[in-house]
Amino acid sequence: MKERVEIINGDITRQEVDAIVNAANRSLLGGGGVDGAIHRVAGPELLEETRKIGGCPTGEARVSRGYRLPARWVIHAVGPVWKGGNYSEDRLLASCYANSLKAAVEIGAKTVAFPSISTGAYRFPLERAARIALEETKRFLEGDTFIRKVIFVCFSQKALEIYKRVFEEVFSS
Ligand code: AR6
Repeated sequence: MKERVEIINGDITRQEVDAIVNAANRSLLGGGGVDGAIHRVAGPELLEETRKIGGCPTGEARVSRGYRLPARWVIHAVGPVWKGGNYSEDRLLASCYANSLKAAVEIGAKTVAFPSISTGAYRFPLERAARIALEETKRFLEGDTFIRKVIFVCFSQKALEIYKRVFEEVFSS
C-alpha cells in the first residue's frame, strides 16, 4: 500500500503521469493557482473542452484531455472553500479525492498526481487537508488494485514536510 503513494516537491504541470488532478472551481473555466498553471500549459483546447462540460458541483470531479500537458488526462476536482470547518468542508474535500480516484480508474489512468486541493485560494488548513487527502487515498487503495501510483505534488518545502509527516502517521497505522 505504502509503496503506491509518493510525496514530492514540484510542479504538477510537469508530471509524466496518466492523469493530473486540477484544483478547479465550479465553473471549470480556469482561474489562478494550479488551475491557471494547468490551463496555460495545456493550451486553449482545454478551456474549449471544459466549457462544454458546463460546470461541476463542489466535491465532485470531471475529466478532460490533457492536450499539451505531459499527462494524457486532467481530472478537474472542485474543492470546498474553507469557512471555518462547520460547512462540511472535510467531507467535501474527502469526496474530491475519492471521486478523482474513481474517475482515474474509469479512464484507465494507473498513475495519478494530485495537488493539495483547496489549500491555496480556498484557504483550507494545510495539515488538515493533507490528512484528509492521505486518509482518503489509503481507504481507496485498500479497495482497488488498478491504480499503480498516486503522487502528491507539494508546491513548497513546508507543504512537503507536512505531507511527509502526515503520510507516516496515516500509512503506518
Ligand atoms: N503545482 C502543484 N501545486 C501547485 C501549483 C503547481 N503548479 N500551483 C499552485 N499549487 P490553489 P484552491 C498549490 O489556489 O485552494 C483557482 O483560481 C498551492 O500552493 O491553486 O483549491 C481555481 O480556479 C496550493 O497548495 O487551489 C479556484 O477558483 C494548492 O496548489 C481556486 O483557485 C491549491 O491552491 C481553487 O482554490
